[in-house]
Amino acid sequence: MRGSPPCGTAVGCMLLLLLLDALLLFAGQAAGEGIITNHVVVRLHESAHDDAHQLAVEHGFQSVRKLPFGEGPLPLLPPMSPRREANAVPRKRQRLQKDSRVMSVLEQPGFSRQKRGYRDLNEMEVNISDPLFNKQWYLVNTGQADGTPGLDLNVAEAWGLGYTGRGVTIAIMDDGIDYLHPDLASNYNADASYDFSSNDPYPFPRYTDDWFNSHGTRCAGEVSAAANNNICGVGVAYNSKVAGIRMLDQPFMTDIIEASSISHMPQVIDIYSASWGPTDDGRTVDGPRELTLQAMADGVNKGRGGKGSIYVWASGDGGSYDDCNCDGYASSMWTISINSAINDGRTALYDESCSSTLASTFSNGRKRNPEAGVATTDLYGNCTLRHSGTSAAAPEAAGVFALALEANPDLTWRDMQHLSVLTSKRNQLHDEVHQWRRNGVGLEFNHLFGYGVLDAGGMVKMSHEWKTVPERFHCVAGSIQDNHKIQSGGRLVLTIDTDACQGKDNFVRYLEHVQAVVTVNASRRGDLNINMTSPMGTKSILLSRRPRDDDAKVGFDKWPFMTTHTWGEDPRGTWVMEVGFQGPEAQRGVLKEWTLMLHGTQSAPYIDQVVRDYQSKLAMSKKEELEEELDEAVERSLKSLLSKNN
Ligand SMILES: *[C@@H]1O[C@H](CO)[C@@H](O)[C@H](O)[C@H]1NC(C)=O
Ligand SMILES: *[C@@H]1O[C@H](CO)[C@@H](O)[C@H](O)[C@H]1NC(C)=O
Ligand SMILES: *[C@@H]1O[C@H](CO)[C@@H](O)[C@H](O)[C@H]1NC(C)=O
Ligand SMILES: *[C@@H]1O[C@H](CO)[C@@H](O)[C@H](O)[C@H]1NC(C)=O
Ligand SMILES: [Ca+2]
Ligand SMILES: [Ca+2]
Repeated sequence: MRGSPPCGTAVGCMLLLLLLDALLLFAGQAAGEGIITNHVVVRLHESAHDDAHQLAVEHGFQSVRKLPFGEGPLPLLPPMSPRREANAVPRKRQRLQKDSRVMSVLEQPGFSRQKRGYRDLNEMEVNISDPLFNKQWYLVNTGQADGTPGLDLNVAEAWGLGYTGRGVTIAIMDDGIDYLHPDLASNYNADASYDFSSNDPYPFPRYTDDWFNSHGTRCAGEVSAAANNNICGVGVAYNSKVAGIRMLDQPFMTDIIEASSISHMPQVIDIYSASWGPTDDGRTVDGPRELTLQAMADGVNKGRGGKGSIYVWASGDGGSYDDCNCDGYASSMWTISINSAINDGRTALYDESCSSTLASTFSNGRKRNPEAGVATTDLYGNCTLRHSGTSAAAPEAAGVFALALEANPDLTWRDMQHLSVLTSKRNQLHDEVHQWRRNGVGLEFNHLFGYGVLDAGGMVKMSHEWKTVPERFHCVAGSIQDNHKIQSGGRLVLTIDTDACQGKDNFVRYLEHVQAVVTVNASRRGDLNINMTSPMGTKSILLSRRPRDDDAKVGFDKWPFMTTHTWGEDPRGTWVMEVGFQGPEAQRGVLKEWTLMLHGTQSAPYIDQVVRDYQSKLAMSKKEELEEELDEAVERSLKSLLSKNN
């Protein structure tokens, strides 16, 4: 199960050290298992904390870094002379293990993380010296590139109210940022930037002939490209600061690179944008490892002076063959997972659907029109019209959140999620596969788009008046832990009756996230599908068929499937899980565990603002206007929450 380990039992209170050897070593198999890297993480006994550097030196490591999560500051100590034997790291690890100052040594095997949306087919680069603003249909959609007018992020309204991201720093965790780009240089926050791929403070991208490392620079422009400088277009939050965290440009990812990136300067960086994750091949089930989970938990609990770091995640580019609930970064409660619509409101072909996606922004797809892509900054000081994938969608969301944070710097990481749920719009989005539905408190959602497309204007207006949501509680609603057979043609139906911990301190009355922790095996994992229905009748598709996943061995092991679709609902009553197979051949499987975890508040969120809004507006006896003004979904959900609370 995922969560932050309590102090004392795991990494919580120990000093963590990253020891770096001079060169990356690849001794592993091609599949990515057992790849040896030059990262060694050690936990030291408390008495040895001051000896960190000495220890590293004695064991012949090149440099040492104290990790910022858990405890301790982050000094980067000077490098020692490099060692180059292929088996140096394993030998050193053994020696470290025997050192009495060392509590334990953590393996850091290499694994694969892929940036979303990289298309190596001939991306046409456009060299335009004029402002690209009128090509940025995702900012203001007037029907450019055969798009649907009005289908955009509604940033014009937010800008009109004076919000442009001033005072907010967004970090792009990616393959670097060309911070010399004339449209980025003035908004670049060098102090908050770092290069974890090559361990220095300069996250400049490594230029290659195929423009492979243009990803981060393109994402940065969407957030923070400067306005009115006659270069390229503008970022969503064009007066915000952008930091570069270079962490994708090394042969293999390690837990420690991810954890270090996610926990980099959490008191300075407000929003972290990630457009990468496990391979989108439709057969991978993977997520953050131990240290990264701890870093994220630390981020939401301690970042931004305790208001919580905002992690924005691209939901993935695996298309209909993948399910983003199998991506533990996108499906984490601590990230805001963002999907994409194209400029006429359709889904993009690479979009993955899943119940953990919170909302959507815009990207390219389907259309051949070269101007239907995302216009932003590019390498060589150039601009592009062709940024793509959910990669392009996540930074747009980060930009919108920056506008919201400027409107109200007190917003917590959960406020941001509530605001996204309440103000995102169906607009003219249409999904040919999944219907739009309303949950038990009237909030409209879609299995692919989440609660709809972010609305910057709506978001800053609501943020401005926002009161922080009440305290969050966690309730284990029930757990089934015996074996249940699943057969093709049949359907396993299980139920959990719960009072949602009523009468206890951790009673959850108004839902935020719900997790179904599932252990299941199957003769073909990809043919499994799992649905869960809440007591208020909202069905979440926790897992859809993944035709390319032919795993017959691993299955899902305590995998936390997450749904946002029951947001605001009363969780008390009977939850139903249905498990079955879809696919051409007969399959067998065994469900071994279903643990239902509820997260949310005891007291009603929004009540204060609803009451105030209603009172002030009713006082002006403009009831009709009020009905129009309040976003449909907000109104419905708020009214219903209000009436239920009375
Ligand atoms: C790009 O624009 C500049 C300035 O307008 C021009 O000098 C240059 O030739 C252009 N390059 C290409 C590849 O079109
Ligand atoms: C980038 O722009 C410069 C001029 O600003 C131009 O000379 C160059 O060809 C462009 N590069 C590419 C790859 O388009
Ligand atoms: C699933 O687990 C059951 C019970 O442990 C076992 O009997 C069965 O062989 C497993 N099936 C697969 C496909 O791994
Ligand atoms: C889950 O829901 C989907 C979509 O409504 C449906 O096609 C599928 O048959 C359901 N699966 C199970 C096991 O009930
Ligand atoms: Ca510009
Ligand atoms: Ca995926």
